[in-house]
Amino acid sequence: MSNSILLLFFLSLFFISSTTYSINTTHKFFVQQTQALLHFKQNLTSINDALFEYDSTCKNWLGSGYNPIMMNWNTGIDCCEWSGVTCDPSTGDVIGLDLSCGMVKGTIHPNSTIFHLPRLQRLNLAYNSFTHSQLPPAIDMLSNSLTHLNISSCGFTGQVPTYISHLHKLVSLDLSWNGNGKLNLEPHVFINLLQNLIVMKELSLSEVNISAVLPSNLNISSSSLKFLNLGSTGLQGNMPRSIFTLQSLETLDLWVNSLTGHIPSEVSLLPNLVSLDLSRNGIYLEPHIFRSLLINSTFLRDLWLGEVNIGIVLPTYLNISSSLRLLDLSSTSL
Ligand SMILES: *[C@@H]1O[C@H](CO)[C@@H](O)[C@H](O)[C@H]1NC(C)=O
Ligand SMILES: *[C@@H]1O[C@H](CO)[C@@H](O)[C@H](O)[C@H]1NC(C)=O
Ligand SMILES: *[C@@H]1O[C@H](CO)[C@@H](O)[C@H](O)[C@H]1NC(C)=O
Ligand SMILES: *[C@@H]1O[C@H](CO)[C@@H](O)[C@H](O)[C@H]1NC(C)=O
Ligand SMILES: *[C@@H]1O[C@H](CO)[C@@H](O)[C@H](O)[C@H]1NC(C)=O
Ligand SMILES: *[C@@H]1O[C@H](CO)[C@@H](O)[C@H](O)[C@H]1NC(C)=O
Ligand SMILES: *[C@@H]1O[C@H](CO)[C@@H](O)[C@H](O)[C@H]1NC(C)=O
Ligand SMILES: CC(=O)N[C@H]1CO[C@H](CO)[C@@H](O)[C@@H]1O
Repeated sequence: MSNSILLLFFLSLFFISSTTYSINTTHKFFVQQTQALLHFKQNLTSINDALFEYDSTCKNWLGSGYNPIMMNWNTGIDCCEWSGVTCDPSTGDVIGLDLSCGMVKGTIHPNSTIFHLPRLQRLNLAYNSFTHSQLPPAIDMLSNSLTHLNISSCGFTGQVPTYISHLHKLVSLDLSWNGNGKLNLEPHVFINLLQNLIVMKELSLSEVNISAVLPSNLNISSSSLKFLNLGSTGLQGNMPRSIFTLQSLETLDLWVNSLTGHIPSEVSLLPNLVSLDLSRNGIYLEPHIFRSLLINSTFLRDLWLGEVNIGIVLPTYLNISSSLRLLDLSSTSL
């Protein structure tokens, strides 16, 4: 073999290997994403709708034609085409996973590869049966990407990992309605959540067991918080003023807790308040604040005050803002 032929041979080898290498990086990345999703699917099954506990809720939302979501999750198809998976069109990264009402049943492994999707922004597992699964600490692998996390009504139990308060990009967090208060959020983690997650707009924790005595100087950093649901979370202690100074608040739910003390007058100055539920707490609403709420809250639509102490005799004529649609005064001490 002459030298030039040998050189050509090596040159072409070089080109083949370098081309192979560059294809491989991209290809390897897609394989990793697909493997991560398939591995996550491995121990999960689809439930027959008759046995699916959220069947009627999901039918109400999606009509009777909703399907087991993972049916087309197989290697023959690009994972970006799978139901519930959203990819960034320019990079091919998986950025969204929405399995809500997906008729999925099974346990999420503590080392689940679901968190090996480094660009994942939105994860919604709501309305599935991950009974007795725990939210894995590995969730913090997504701290630089995750903006929306929703595990409402999934049967999660155990401790919410401390790392939840490291997800500093979270705009929306929904941990509500998991197994009748068997999902626990330690008080200091809850307080860190409120203090650290500064871009949060929606926080829904109904039925999460927090069982905290709230400090009077509770620090809520997110000034953009619009939706705050802390119903039935075992909160105790005096109502912290800071909750009532969040100027963006539209919905505030504090129902069925053991909160005490007076509702701060700031409540009637919340400019965007649409719905307020303070029912079934040991709290006191001063008559002038009650009247101010009724007259001055421009957008207030629903006001739930069941079992709240108001302590006035209702006048025969009550001036009420025209926006009000629902006023619950059941068992109030009027
Ligand atoms: C599936 O479950 C088995 C035991 O039930 C466990 O050993 C395995 O690691 C699980 N795999 C995944 C991907 O969760
Ligand atoms: C998860 O992975 C870590 C490190 O790879 C390992 O030490 C641990 O035992 C794993 N946990 C389970 C439940 O498999
Ligand atoms: C969580 O997902 C469920 C089902 O898609 C939805 O109804 C709920 O509004 C979501 N929560 C938030 C805070 O967006
Ligand atoms: C809720 O949390 C408190 C304090 O951590 C604990 O004593 C109680 O047993 C928990 N309740 C449930 C239903 O797990
Ligand atoms: C509240 O939390 C923010 C963000 O962590 C911090 O900058 C601020 O100093 C805290 N304020 C109080 C009164 O602790
Ligand atoms: C409503 O707001 C106005 C202006 O802030 C105030 O003067 C008035 O007293 C308030 N009404 C009630 C019933 O508190
Ligand atoms: C009811 O409240 C509105 C708005 O504050 C006010 O303009 C009106 O005069 C009040 N009517 C009565 C009868 O007090
Ligand atoms: C970096 C690079 O060359 N990527 C290529 C990998 O292979 C795919 C096709 O499989 C090409 O579209 C990429 O341009």
